[in-house]
Order: sequence, then C-alpha cells, then structure tokens
Amino acid sequence: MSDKKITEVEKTGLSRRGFLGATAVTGATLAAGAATVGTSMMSRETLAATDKSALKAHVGPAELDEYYGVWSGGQSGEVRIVGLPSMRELMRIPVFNRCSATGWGHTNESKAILGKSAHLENGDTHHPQASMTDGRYDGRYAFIQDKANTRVARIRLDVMKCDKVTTIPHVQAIHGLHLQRVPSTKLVFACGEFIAPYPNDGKLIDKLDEAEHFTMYSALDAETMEVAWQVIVDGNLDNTSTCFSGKYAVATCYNSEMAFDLAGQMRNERDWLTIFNIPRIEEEVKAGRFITLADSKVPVLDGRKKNGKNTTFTRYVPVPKNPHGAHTSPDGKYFFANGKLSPTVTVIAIDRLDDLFNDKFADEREVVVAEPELGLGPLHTTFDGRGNAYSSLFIDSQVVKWNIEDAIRHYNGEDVNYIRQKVDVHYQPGHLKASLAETRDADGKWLVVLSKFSKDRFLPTGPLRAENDQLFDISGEEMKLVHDGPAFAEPHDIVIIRRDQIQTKRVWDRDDPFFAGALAQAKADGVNLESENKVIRDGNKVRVYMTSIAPAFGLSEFSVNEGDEVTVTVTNLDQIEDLSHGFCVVNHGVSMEISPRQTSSITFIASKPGSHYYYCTWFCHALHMEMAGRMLVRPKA
Ligand code: CUK
Ligand code: CUA
Ligand code: CA
Repeated sequence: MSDKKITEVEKTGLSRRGFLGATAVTGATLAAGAATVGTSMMSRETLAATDKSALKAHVGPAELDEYYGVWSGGQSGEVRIVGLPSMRELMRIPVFNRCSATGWGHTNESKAILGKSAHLENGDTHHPQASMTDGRYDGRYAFIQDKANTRVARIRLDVMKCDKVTTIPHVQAIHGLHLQRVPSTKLVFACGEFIAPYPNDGKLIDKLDEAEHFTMYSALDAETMEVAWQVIVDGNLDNTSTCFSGKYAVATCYNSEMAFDLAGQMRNERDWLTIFNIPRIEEEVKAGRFITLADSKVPVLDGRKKNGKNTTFTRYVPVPKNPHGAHTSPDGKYFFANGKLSPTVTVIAIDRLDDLFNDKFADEREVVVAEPELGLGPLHTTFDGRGNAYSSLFIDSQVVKWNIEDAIRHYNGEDVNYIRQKVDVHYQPGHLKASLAETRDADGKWLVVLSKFSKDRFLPTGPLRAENDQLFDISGEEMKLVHDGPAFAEPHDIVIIRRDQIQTKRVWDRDDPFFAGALAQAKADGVNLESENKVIRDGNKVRVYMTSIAPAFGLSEFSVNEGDEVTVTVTNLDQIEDLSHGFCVVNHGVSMEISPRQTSSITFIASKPGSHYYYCTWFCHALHMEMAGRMLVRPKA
C-alpha cells in the first residue's frame, strides 16, 4: 500500500479502516478505489525474495503442469483451461459464445446442445465448479452459469466440450453457482440475481409497484440438467456455496431492500446470508407441498418469511451491508460472507445450523462465530487447508492472509492478531482461489488472484486492457508473487484441479453421444461413416457425407442446386492423437472442427450459384493446403 493511495482514499474524507460502517456509501467510494490503482509497485527486494518461488513455478518446455485450472471467461461467454503453475492457456471451451475455430453455435451438434437458446449469441460466465464425490473432484463434469441469458451449462471433462445447456425459468441473470459436494454432485445450485416481477408479461408495466417481485434459488439435477426445484426468497441472491455434508447451501443477499436504484440497495445497515436446508426442501417437494408457475412444471417453494415467521427450510442471517462472496472452508466447518461495503468477513459455524433451523436461538446472529476486520472491499475468500483464509480486498488492491481460529478467539474477546500478511496485487482483485480449495484436498500450494485491472503491468493495448491473473506461491509462511498472467475479458472465478483427477480422451469414441444426431441420420440414410462418401438428395435437402484422412477429404467435389439446404457431415478417420481437421466453405460462413475419430455436421443454404471451394482449416499435414474440394452449385432453371 503506497502513501499516494492512502492520500487518495483520505481525500474522500473517510478514514481508511471501518469507514464504510455507518454511513450510506455510494458507488463513488468504489470508484475512488479504482482511481487509485497503479500506485504500488513491487520493490527489488520483494522481487528477489520471489526468485525461489518463481523457480518452483517454472514449467519448462515439454514439461507438464501439476494442475488444471478451469477459468470462467466472463463476458466472452466461454470457459478456459489453464495449466498451473505455468499459467499457460491450454484450451478454450466455447459455451455461450460462438467459436470461429470449432464451429460452436453453428454446427448441428452444438445447436442441439444450445437448444432453444441457440439464437442467443453471447454469455457471461462467472462461476465454474467441478463435480465431486465425497468432497473430492471426480473428473466428470464442470458446470458454468450464464448471467447474461439466465442459463446453466455442463462441460464434459473427458472431452472438454459443453454437452448440456439449460435456461432457468422465472428468474433473470444466473450469477452464483455451486454444487453438492457430498456424497456426490447430484444437484447444482444457481442464484437468480435480479428481483423481477411475476408474471413478467408487461401487463403491469405502468404500475409495477402493484406487481409481486421476487427472485429464486434453483437446483438442477446434475445428470439430466433439468431444474429440480426452485425456492422463492426474500431479497436477492448474489453468490452461493455449500457445506461438506450435502445438507446446507448459502447465498449472499445484497438487496434486502428490494430496491431498483443504487442508493436504495445500500439503505439497510445489514443485508443477510440466506441459508437453505436441502433435505427439508426435498421433503416438501416429495410431499407435494409446492406450487408451479404458469409456464413450467418445476416445483416452486415459497421460502419467504411470512409475518416475520420463518419457513422450515430457509433462514436469513443478518450480515453487514451488501455482502458479496459466499465461501466454505475445506474442513467443512465454516461459511464465509464477504463484506464488500463492510471491511469485514462474517464467519458462520456450520455445526450451529441444525440448532438454527430447530429454532434454538433467540437471535439468528448466534451462528456467527467471527467477524474479522480485514481491509477495504473484501470480495472473496479462499483457503490453504492449514487453517488460513485469504481474502481479496478490492478497494485496497491487496490480498490478506488471516487465521480463522485466531479470528474466532478475537471475536470471543481474546487479544490475538488474526492477520498473517497483506500483499499488494495489481490491481483491484475479485475472486481468488487456492489449489484444490473447493475440496477436502485443499493443499495450500498455489493461489491465483484474478485482478480486474492490469494497467501498467503489460504493454498497453489501447483503451481496452487485459485483466491480470496473478499466481502466488503460498506453500510457505508468506505469499510470494511469481507470475502475472494477462487474460481477456474477464475471468471471475476458477477452480484448480489436480491433473490426475481428470482423465481426458485422446481421440473420440465413435459412438460418442456428442454427435449422436449425426450418427442417427447417417444410419437412417444407410451410410457407413467409416468408409462411405455419398450425396443423398431428399427434396431440396441434400446430405453430403464425407470422410477426412490427412491430407484429403473423401469427396473432391459435390454438386447441389441453388437454394438447396445442404448438410455436410464429415467423419475424421485419422486415429492419430492431435490430428484435427477443419471444414470451411469459402464465402458461406461455414466452418467446423473435426478432431480424430469425430463426426461433425453443419447445415447451410447453397445460395450462390457457381463453384465454391471448401478446405481444411487445421494445419494437419505437409499437404494441408491441398486438402480442399469444390461445391458446385447449379443455378435455378
Ligand atoms: S462475482 Cu465477479 S468478482 Cu460474479 Cu463471483 Cu465476485
Ligand atoms: Cu486436414 Cu488440414
Ligand atoms: Ca443492501
């Protein structure tokens, strides 16, 4: 923390610590924080001290990383796979976006997965999570939400492709996402962030005060990806986390005011952490004590307080105003609500929640066991598995390492210092995540801090800049910065998985469900994809089947008529690992990936008479340039 930054904050007339306590804080305060970035630089001494850690983080050419990082891609709509500790980007997985390389959003396979939301071409991914069995990664799936278009998607980790997309009904903007960790990931939880009227049909648009407004917490079945149930809540829902027993889920609420303007959302001194009792919710659903809303069959429970009285399955624990991150320590003992506008993080003992739900406490705050003051703008917290927590301080541009048990002792009146270290990050950190910190295996080796501003850390690229994903070695007493990693818009959160916990396929299985539609169509057309190249006409629909073996497509030309709807299905017969082909028709906006043993298909209109080349886009062979053919389009008579 440089002197200049302190001065900047003081200029706003507020003391540095605790200044967000009693007064209504406007967005200008957060903006003041942003204005101070770029003033703290690492000293030469600090850099020297990091040398040893940097050596540990060095992954040489041809060496493999220890971890897979699953990165959200923010408003890019994608998910990225990054190796740790090298921080090398290994793959991009298109999910809600469109992908020129793979044809995601254009191929028939991806359109079938995107389903009824296939016409929406953007997404906003924040919170990746990976499936677990007994609180440990089981390598099956990753899940990701879409704030932009209210969806949740699943990614198969064996092929690193999205295979399911579900639009969540009745709510707007899925933000927080987490999942059951124990006994295994049966449910995925999703927070509808914004409070919206129901029904939202516009009939009350001129007198919205008369409309009922709410949002909901949704649970999806991890296998079918159908919505299992929804719970209407008081206030809104921001971030969510779950315990290690499968019983409780929590979500932060920053808009207990249910306001629609900035000042209104900051009116209350305290908002709350909403707690969901999953077995009790399932009991209600099983007993048929639910409603359905007009346009869906999803069971809906009303989890709102009625006349100050709680339901059996929800509780609202007051926490300082406008909390943000919701997290769980890997020992399964505590939930954490990050203060954002308060310099505190609230620690809640999970072993007190049974008593809370059985109404043993006069005050819901009795589940709070610590509320350490950490610094300005605590957004998120992660863990090293050794009893320490690491919280990002957005406004201070720092990460603070603190000891959980010491914070509890301090809350109980003991004179102990729970802060272990503060380190500058560059700049304005959001999420941070330690290796395996979402699981029982939290190993306290590496910490990634996703900074929102990179400013002077990289060559400037015009007004739009990269974010800065920083890697720290946290294996010792002190956090040591070892790497700055530029990232395009905009990683919000990541999970870090040990490499042996994910087994990926080297080539596709020929009967993979990812391209089941194309296999079924070929079967109906009597085409053997392993050997045949065929053009089948079906009215004005033409289905072109061809193989690809480097460096040639099975067909060097095919003929269609102007206006035909053409479906090209390409099967890559190459068995060699890493030998992907592509299929692109020039001037038709048609392009797709066909990896080893994969079948891919794409449908388009042959709208232009003439001779049009198609060619392979992946450089697959010395004669890759020659891997091309022609689509001959006869003009309408
Ligand atoms: S949010 Cu982005 S920094 Cu969407 Cu988890 Cu906190
Ligand atoms: Cu096939 Cu390039
Ligand atoms: Ca609020």
